[in-house]
Order: sequence, then structure tokens, then C-alpha cells
Amino acid sequence: MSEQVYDLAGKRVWVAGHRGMVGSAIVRRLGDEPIGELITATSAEVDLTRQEPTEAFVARTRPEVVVMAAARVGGIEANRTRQAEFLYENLMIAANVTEAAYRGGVERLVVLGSSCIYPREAPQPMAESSLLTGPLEPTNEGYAIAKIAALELGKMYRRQYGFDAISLMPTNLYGPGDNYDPVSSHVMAALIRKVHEAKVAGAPSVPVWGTGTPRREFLHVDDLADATLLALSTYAGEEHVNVGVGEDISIRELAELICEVIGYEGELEFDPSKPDGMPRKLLDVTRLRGLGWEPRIALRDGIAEAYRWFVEHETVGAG
Ligand code: GFB
Repeated sequence: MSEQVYDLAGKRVWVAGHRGMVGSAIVRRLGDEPIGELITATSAEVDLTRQEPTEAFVARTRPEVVVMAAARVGGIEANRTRQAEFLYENLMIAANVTEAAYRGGVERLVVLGSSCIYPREAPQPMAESSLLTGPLEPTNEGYAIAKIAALELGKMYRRQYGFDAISLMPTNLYGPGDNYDPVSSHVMAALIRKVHEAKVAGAPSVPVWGTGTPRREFLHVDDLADATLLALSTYAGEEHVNVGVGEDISIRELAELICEVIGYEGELEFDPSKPDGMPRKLLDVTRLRGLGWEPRIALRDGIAEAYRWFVEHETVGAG
């Protein structure tokens, strides 16, 4: 385990984006820590795409630590069709939160990005050093450029001002609080919903976008929260850190696993008219392992838990 570089005890911690899947996992994990105060604000209370309200909020609440989990996110179809929105909103959030944190005397900023920042044809597994070495995946270029800018902002604020910002790049995430909208969701939530609905309807098959051949790595959001808090207390480098589980699965295998967990025995019906996106985006997690971190939630267990959450929160008659 790496030595401690920062102690959260007694600190005022702002989780920007606390209601999202990632933000709420960070809030859950912070519940185990002796922090001084948890600071949160909904997007209705503070519009992080606007500089003045963001700076006024930081000046008023005086956080000592900021976790930037606020973002406009979505799966491949949302990213492909809303590139301007994803680029603009995520760029503004990153710039406003980073500048407000620096001006507000924040001691530690954690920037959360995404594995889509790497080139479409990056050698696999993708090392942090492959950033900006080739063209991006067209379906999520807007979001990727915004997340690259967020990462570079943190690095340059550290270089020029000595501002203690670190950046973490998680792989595809899933878990409680995920977005289950059929169009804007990521693949894990989308397939859980579609397989559940096929089972309930007694449908002979379930539609799966693309060819089923792309491969994806899946990290449970509670594992991400755990890795984030470890990095908060033990990592202070200017280079970003990949956060993943170190193994991937094809979309076909994922769909088969979800069918097994949910107990659906129909067929998978692939739709190649839908985009496949990146052929593969497995992260090289050597740097993360060097911090002494290991994921704890196995994929099958995580899917079973995510399905229970979906049934409880997203289905007819749900709580
Ligand atoms: O999670 P996802 O939407 O985004 O996964 P990416 C897309 C992969 O799953 C593609 C297949 O190969 C899709 O063809 N897929 C199959 C489906 N069925 C479905 C479905 O019903 N819905 C969805 N959404 N996909 C995202 C980026 O890329 O990764 C984001 O767009 C972010 O910006 C996220 O970086 C982590 O993994 O392709």
C-alpha cells in the first residue's frame, strides 16, 4: 500500500454531481470516512456550466476537497447524436470547477474522466501514455475531447500554480443509480432493461445493438468509489491513472451473461445497423495496481446486484 499523502479526516468534501451513479457511490463510500462535512448541490441549485455561480458556491461553502463527478454522460447513441452538448457541457463543468477550486483555496481536486479519451486504435490494453497518440473514436469525440481537456487542466494547474489536482480515468461503469433509459443508457443498463422486458413479455428474442464483437471492460461503481478514495489519500502525481479491472468481455458474452443472471432463455438478435463504437478499450491498470488497489466486485455478482436495483427502482410498481 502506498504511503499517505493526504488525510481526509475532518475535511469539508464537495462531491460535484452527488446524485449521479458515480457521485452517489462516492457519497456512500465517504460515509465510512471521518470527514468533517459533506458538501453537495443539485444542478438546479448551482449550474456548473456557468462560471460565476460555481465560483460563488465554492467561496460560500469553502470545500477543502472536491471530487468532480458531475458530467453530462450517456452511451454510444447519446454520444453519437449529441456531440455539441456533450463537448460544451463537460468542457464548461471542467473549466469552472477547476478554476473555482483553485481560486477558492481547495487543497485537493479529483477529476473523473473516462476510458474514451484514448485513440480508437490504441494498442490494448491502453496505457496512460497512449493519450493523444491517434484519432479518437468518432461516436464519442465530443465527450472525449472535453474529458481530455479536464485532465489537461488539472495537469497544467499543478504545473503552473502547484494546485493539487489528480485525474482518474475509469473504464465502463455500472451499478446502483445507473441510467436505464433505452436510448441514452450505456450498454450494461440497456441490456439489463431489454432482457428483463423480453423475459416479462415472453419474447422469443432480445435486440442487441451492433455485431456483438466489440469488447468492453466493466467496473462496478462502488469499486470506482473505493479506488477514488485510495487515490485521494495516496496519489499526488500529475499523470492520470486508469481505473479498471484488467479484463474485458465481448458484447455477445455480456448479453449471454445478463440473460443467465436474469433467467431469460430467448435468442440474441444483433442489429449491425447500430454502431459498434471502439472495437476494444481495455485499460492498462499497472499504475493503479502500484497504489495497492484491487477491485472487489466480480462481474456476475455486480450484474445480479444491478438487476435487483433495476427491478426495485425502474420497473412498474417500483418503489
Ligand atoms: O456503453 P456503451 O453504449 O458505450 O457500449 P461505449 C456500446 C457498445 O455496446 C457498442 C453495444 O458496441 C454497442 O453496439 N450495445 C449493444 C449497446 N446493445 C446496446 C444497447 O442497447 N445500448 C447501448 N448503449 N449499447 C461509451 C462512450 O462508449 O463509453 C461514453 O460513448 C463513455 O462517452 C462510456 O466513455 C464509458 O462503451 O461504446
